[in-house]
Amino acid sequence: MVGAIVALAAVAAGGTWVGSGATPAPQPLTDAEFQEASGVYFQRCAGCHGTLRDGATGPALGPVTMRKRGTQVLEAIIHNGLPGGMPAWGKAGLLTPSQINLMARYLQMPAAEPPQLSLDEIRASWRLIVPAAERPTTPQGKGDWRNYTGVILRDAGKVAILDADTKRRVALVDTGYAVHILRASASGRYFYAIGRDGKVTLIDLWFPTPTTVAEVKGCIDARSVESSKYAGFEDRFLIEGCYWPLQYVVFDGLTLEPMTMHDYPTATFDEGKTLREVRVATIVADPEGPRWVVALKESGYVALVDYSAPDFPITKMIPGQRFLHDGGLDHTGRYFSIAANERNQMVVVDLLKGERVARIRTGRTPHPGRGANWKDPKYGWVMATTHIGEGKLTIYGADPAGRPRYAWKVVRQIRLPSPGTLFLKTHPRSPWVWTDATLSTDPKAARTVCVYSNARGRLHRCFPISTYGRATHIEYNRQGTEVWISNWDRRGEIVIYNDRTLKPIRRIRGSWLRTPTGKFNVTNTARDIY
Ligand code: DHE
Repeated sequence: MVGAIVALAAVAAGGTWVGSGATPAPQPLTDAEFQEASGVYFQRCAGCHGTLRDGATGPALGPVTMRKRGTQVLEAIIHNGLPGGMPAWGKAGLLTPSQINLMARYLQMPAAEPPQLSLDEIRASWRLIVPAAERPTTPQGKGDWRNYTGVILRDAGKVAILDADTKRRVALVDTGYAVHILRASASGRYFYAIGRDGKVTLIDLWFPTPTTVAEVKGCIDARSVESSKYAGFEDRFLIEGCYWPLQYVVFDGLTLEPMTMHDYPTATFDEGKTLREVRVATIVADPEGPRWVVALKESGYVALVDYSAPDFPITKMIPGQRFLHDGGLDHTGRYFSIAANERNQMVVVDLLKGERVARIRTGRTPHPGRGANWKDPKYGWVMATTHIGEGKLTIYGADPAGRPRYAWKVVRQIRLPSPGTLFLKTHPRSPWVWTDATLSTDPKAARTVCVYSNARGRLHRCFPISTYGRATHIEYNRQGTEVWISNWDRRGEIVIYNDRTLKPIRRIRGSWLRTPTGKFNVTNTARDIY
């Protein structure tokens, strides 16, 4: 008991937990409680800790260790969060005290394995709502569809499409559960939305009001989709990577008709150890050829999937690092850079040669989103990452042709006021790099964004975007003159800044704007501008 009190005090004070020794057995869960807890775990916890609780961005939560922690300590951690990035679910009002108690007991039970999903079941979920031949042949909307911006309304399971010129909402579309990201087809005409429940929604932006034309569910749990973008393959295929089951699925890009489903090797790249859970993290379309670059999180491989070959096979497994999470392309499109959360590194892959060229130690739990590319006055082209585990912007050389001396080496480290950053973003026409601190346990820091000056090589200014909520994810308009930031809250806002003066120019609000998270401008997303 004393151990538990010490641990509780440490956690309440913002430290890591220190409990040990025997704790009372948890109160068993009824069937209904187990169902509810599985749902909460899937929605809130599985992404970081793994479906089978073997750990990834967050630590493993096996029943033996959890039993040692005991119900009280686990409740305190879930309520208060931890400085390394574990959200304060209770303090933030996202889980109730009874849900927290439920989760503390659930974690002490063995992990439940979700069912598989066969190609037949995927086919049965496919719904073609408007065949391609019945869709508009020219854009029918009033505004410039190339400047539409899709805004994820996470908890509503919807996507709002806004016109970045007029700032008007042009459509509100139903999507999958706890919808995660959007990706654009190569032409930009289509948005693909991916829900955490694996449901893909195909939205055609050429209708007078952007409309869902097809949907399908290729996974039980998913985070990423990407379209085929190489010349001759534009808008033709779509890949969905699953968090569960361990598979990727390829669809027709215009109809979402399922074409094939593949599993992949599950041995780790370094020790050859076979894992029970290897999930698909980031996917990007390779500008160097008809391939998707698919990050296999737990095994640490970057797989290349050939979409010019009949059955969409993996043609190469490039050893990267563990655990791969999020990343994007350099300004030439030749290099792919991805965070290996667990090892505090960024991994760089040369897509032309199909080999890893660098591992860069950056800081605690790097998390760049797709990252950012700009020209540094001293070091030439650079890329950068922010971190969940510490307040730091780490900038590394990314100009092997022009400045080989600095290529893939850390060239600047900029202190940020708080850990908990999820995203950074810039635009070729912007003088700044913007960062958020969404996961900060300090509420004021969580609604603060920072702006780094590319020309001066230093932090310019940090400021809160609102008096409540959490600032998350940054996106530019097509012209690169305005910046959109989400206030992730039930009373959500999109706060738009003039990117030259850094002055707010518009606050978009409305009862429909519930829990906005990611934002995806058609042109920037289709062309990988970041
Ligand atoms: Fe994401 C990108 C996974 C939590 C918003 N997120 C990604 C990618 C992955 C990923 C693998 C890269 C996709 C790609 O490029 O193909 N995200 C996960 C998780 O596993 C995690 C940590 C926990 C979970 O349970 O899902 C997680 N993500 C979140 C959030 O809590 C965010 C902030 C809001 C939400 O959806 O709940 C969130 N993730 C985003 C966004 C991107 C993203 C907006 C795309 C960034 C971009 O600019 O492209």
